[in-house]
Amino acid sequence: MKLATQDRGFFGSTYEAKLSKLQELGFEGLEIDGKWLIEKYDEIEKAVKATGVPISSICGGYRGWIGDFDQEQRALAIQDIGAILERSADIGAAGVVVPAAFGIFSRKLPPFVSPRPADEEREVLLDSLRKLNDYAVSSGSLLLLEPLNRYEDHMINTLEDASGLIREGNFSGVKVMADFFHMQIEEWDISESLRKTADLVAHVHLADSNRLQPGYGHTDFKTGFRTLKDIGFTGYMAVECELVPGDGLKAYAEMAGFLKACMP
Ligand code: LER
Ligand code: MN
Repeated sequence: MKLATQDRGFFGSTYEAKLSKLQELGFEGLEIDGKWLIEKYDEIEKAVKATGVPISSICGGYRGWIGDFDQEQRALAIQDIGAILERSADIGAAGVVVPAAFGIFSRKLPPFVSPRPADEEREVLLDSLRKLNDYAVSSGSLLLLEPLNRYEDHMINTLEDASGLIREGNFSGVKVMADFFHMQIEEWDISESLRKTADLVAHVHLADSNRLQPGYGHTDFKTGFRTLKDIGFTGYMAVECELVPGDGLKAYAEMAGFLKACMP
């Protein structure tokens, strides 16, 4: 398993500076926004070659959602993610992180009932995934399907929700993205869920139980990492968290030390 991180302003203003800085801090890859990947592809490609530090993964940077209520927005999401998948393959990233949706509806908040019936929600997701699976397979990249907690999304909350859709559609270009922050809220037992999804877990997001940097909440990363190793996970775990107040570089150095100490 390899440590990656999402971007921070204090890593530097050019991609070469960012990649060098994160390596110096103990990280092995950068997770970037899909819009930046497309718009700044040449600079990013040069920076990867110059530093030898890879783009681990892509997250966000497209219009709409694959489970959008609005058909036009859903079509835009498929079109944009398709283009990002192509570039993701070109740059050698693990894939493109995509949730069903973010912040369009929660069954746990008023009005509690989704405007779309449950069986239709599933059909919509299967349709989007089928189209994106074709893009992923033909480009040689992967769609990394991310379950979010119940307050951020109402369609895919657990690893089993994601793996169920992937298995039903037999989508070889779609894998599961396991985020420790969301798993801490939604899974009965994180290790048990990881074991049940062993064949599909291809990427990980790291944040503590309160979304703070690992080490400042109550998530048991040692047990989680042990399980990831046991199931043969060798991919990237990308930091996606808030930092404790103060010097960001200091927080990063401390976080790298904490995470490495949790690894088996
Ligand atoms: C949002 O909470 C999140 O975890 C992101 O990775 C969304 O893709
Ligand atoms: Mn995440």
